[in-house]
Amino acid sequence: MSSLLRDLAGAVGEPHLLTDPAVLAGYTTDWTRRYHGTACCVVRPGSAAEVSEVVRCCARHAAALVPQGGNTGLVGGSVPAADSYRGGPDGHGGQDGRDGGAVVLSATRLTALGPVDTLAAQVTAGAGVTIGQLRAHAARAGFEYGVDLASRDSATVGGTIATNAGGMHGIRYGPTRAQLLGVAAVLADGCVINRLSGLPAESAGYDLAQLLAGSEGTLAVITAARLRLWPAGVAEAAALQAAIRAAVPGIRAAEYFEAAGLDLVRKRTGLALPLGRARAAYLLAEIAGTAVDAGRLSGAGLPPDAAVALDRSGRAALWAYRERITEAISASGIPHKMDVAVPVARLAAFRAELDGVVSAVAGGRDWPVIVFGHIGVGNLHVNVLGPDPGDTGVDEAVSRLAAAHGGSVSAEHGIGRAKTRWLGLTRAAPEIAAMRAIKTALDPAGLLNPGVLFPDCEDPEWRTPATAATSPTPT
Ligand code: 2HG
Ligand code: ZN
Repeated sequence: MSSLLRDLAGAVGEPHLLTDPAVLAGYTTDWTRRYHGTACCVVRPGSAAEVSEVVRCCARHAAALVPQGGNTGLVGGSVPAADSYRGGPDGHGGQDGRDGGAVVLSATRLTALGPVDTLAAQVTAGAGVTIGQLRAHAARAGFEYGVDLASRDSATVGGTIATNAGGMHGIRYGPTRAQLLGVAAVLADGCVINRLSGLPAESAGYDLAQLLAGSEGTLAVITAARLRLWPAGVAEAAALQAAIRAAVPGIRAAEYFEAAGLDLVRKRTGLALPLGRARAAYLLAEIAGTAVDAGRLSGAGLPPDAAVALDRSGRAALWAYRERITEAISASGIPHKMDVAVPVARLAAFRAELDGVVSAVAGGRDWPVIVFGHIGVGNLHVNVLGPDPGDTGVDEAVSRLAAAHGGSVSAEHGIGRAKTRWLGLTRAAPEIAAMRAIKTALDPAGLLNPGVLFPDCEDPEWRTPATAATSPTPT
């Protein structure tokens, strides 16, 4: 083993130093199979400190270093050159790779993925996290990463920054550069840069993260990035319905549903996808108007692939996706239904926290959460499948979440028997007392629908929220 390989093994550990030519072939040939080169080895560091060690080894041995993500670039930028390496900016300053080619630094083990910061709408991702993993992680928190590519399950955060990949949503969110708020990277001398704070306001010198976007591995090795996220689904749908309302006066319905509900409907009915490809969330708007209104609608920023129905049967076909959700949920089990109202401005924050709140109650069990509803009035129908019918844990947790966002535990279904215990989350104690006085005045013997609407004074549990209640703070 050469001294370079020995040093590299010391830096990353022997199992992560690959020298078998059959294995190397996958790292030295790019996705097109047009570009291939020679490498003396592949190293797979597991941390920024190990990357730094690798870079220092290469610098000491004057060995070329080729950073590699998913190796899905199509112009030979992620594989070493076919001829032996000549270092230096003019290609003449270095010496041949003594072990027969460059060192390929694979980011596959740099896969740390931080929690989604739902307030800042940001996340920190390791350079080796794939775009598919990042998108799924963001989606679980109700957000979307602005870059998506057909190669999402191979292309990585580091590689897409290095190439400033645009992807299929570039028209809406801009290229990778526009998602980039900071980086951690290792410079050619092994020094580590760490700018992952994601400060939205900062003006203290050069923006090195932006310099590295599109630098193709020629300036530094990216180890992690702080990335901007976009509120997915509910926030976008709320903004779109507001834009439609502003553009045309005749909007009659603005209905929101998500992939989970649509999937259940499609499974039950065999209906095709409403749009060309699956989306995380859908807005169904019904608008009464004239051809002039239809012209105005183009100013509302409808997505290019929006489905439009102009006749009765076309409209019914679109409504079926929304109207059959309740039936499709019931066919899958006995749902826990939380019909909550949240101020429209808080919908995204509520939605972003919802899955976490349900998972905390589920404690590792897989409880599907199906969200849909009347988005224009901030009314979401949260349906959870899985908990026992008698278990009220998830009902309480979601009700509390709605209240914490200044919302109501019931938007249109009432309190019934299901929610009497949580009335106090929405109505303050003096309000409940006034309502009781009205009830007693009109039904002194309590004959009418006993047990509905009012918390049972004998039930010790209802007191907890009721006595704690103040009027929800609208924010
Ligand atoms: C609807 O909007 C109904 O379709 C039912 O209010 C809601 O099933 C539900 O949770
Ligand atoms: Zn409804």
